[in-house]
Amino acid sequence: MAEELTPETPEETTEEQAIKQRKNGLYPGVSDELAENMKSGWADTELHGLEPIAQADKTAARRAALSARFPGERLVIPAGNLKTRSNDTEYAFRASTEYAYLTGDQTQDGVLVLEPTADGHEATLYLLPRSDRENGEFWLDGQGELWVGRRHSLTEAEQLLGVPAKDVRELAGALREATGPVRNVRGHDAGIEAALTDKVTAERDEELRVYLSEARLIKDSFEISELEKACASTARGFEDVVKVLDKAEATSERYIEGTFFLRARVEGNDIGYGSICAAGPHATTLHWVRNDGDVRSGDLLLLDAGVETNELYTADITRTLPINGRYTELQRKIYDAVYEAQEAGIAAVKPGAAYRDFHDAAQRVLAEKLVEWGLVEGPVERVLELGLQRRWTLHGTGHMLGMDVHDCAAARTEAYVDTTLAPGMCLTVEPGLYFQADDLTVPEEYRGIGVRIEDDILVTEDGNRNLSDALPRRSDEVEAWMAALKG
Ligand SMILES: [Mn+2]
Repeated sequence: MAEELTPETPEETTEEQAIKQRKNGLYPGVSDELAENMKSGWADTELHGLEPIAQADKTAARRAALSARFPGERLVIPAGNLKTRSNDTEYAFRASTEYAYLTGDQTQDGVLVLEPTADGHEATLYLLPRSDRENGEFWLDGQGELWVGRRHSLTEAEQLLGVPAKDVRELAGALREATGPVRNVRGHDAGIEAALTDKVTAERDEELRVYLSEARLIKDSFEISELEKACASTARGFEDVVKVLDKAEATSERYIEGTFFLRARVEGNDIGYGSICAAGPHATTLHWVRNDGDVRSGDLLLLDAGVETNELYTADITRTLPINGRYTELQRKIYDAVYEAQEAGIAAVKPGAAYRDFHDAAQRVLAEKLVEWGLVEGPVERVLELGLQRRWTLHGTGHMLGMDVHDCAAARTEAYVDTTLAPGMCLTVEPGLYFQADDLTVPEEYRGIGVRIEDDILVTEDGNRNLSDALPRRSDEVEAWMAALKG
């Protein structure tokens, strides 16, 4: 990539200074003639009559609900800023979930402000406008459109998002001047936080964060269609992986990671979380994301991955596949036990059921199997009471799913783990059994085997719907599916 032009005077501190420097021709190699030349000869590319984004009515309803919860208070929800990767390169930007949920926008440095009015709130989006041609910022500033690409004008953004838009460079100053109660979603935009530092409290800001987490517990129709898309793309990504297992065997787990990532980038925005591409004993490491190990025929591959859609909803699916296409007898025994546990868990997902029911149902099956296999002394009730099965099951059986893979994580206990399931909730059911390579309490042949099966389950009016059922789960069906894909 090309290097940016840098001013001779490095101690520029404000936007005003930077603009002045450009005007004064302080950039090396930029003659007054060139600066003048660059000002003109550009077509007007303003877009007119833009249709609102598909979820515009949904984001408006979400803002209305937020407004009703915090009457009379100014609410500040930032998208976040670029994060440095090294020197002058940055990580790919991903807008904050709260901001994208309320606006449908994903612009870096954007800030949504809900200004209290007599009968609710007035929403304003603060965005970076199109680059100025007159002062040269479009080609002399690192965030100029010549460097980073065209962005929407404020008028275009208003049409697309259905919210009035203003220049974000004026926001911090305005927030400093403003009076009255204010809350901010923390952790995304240090500049906005600095402007508000004397006006907010951690406790009140946390209440805003908690509200926005709990607001996402029930998915609307747009969100459900996004989760369906995410699951469909993820299923295709898993098929991609099965087709290249021979290439992974010749290289490493990285081939699997890269293959899935290609699908995520072509069909969606990104992967929703670091893909777990765990072959052989790596499957017993719950969050194995180094993905630098060997892929060997005869071992299992635990693939836990999800495509994040362009609107930032992610799937979270796990399949544990025999790398050569056939489970060994012991692998199948363990796999079928986890499958049975998952079936019990999925059956417990229905409106009115306690959130904890699906976990309990799955754990009971796993405990029964462990007792049956002689790995832990029964009776099963004693095992469950003491939690002894957890040596080999390790984690909870699922979590809410949405824009964040572990969605609604700031929700209060009474609104999440202690609540009852309701239509529109989407959660994962993902039991597993993991026998560590160095676990001396199990027979040697068990060691290094890890199995997890994970699906994305939507609570419906009369039960549930498995959004990820395009991928087979039963061991014999997994084998048939793999055989068909490998041809
Ligand atoms: Mn999960």
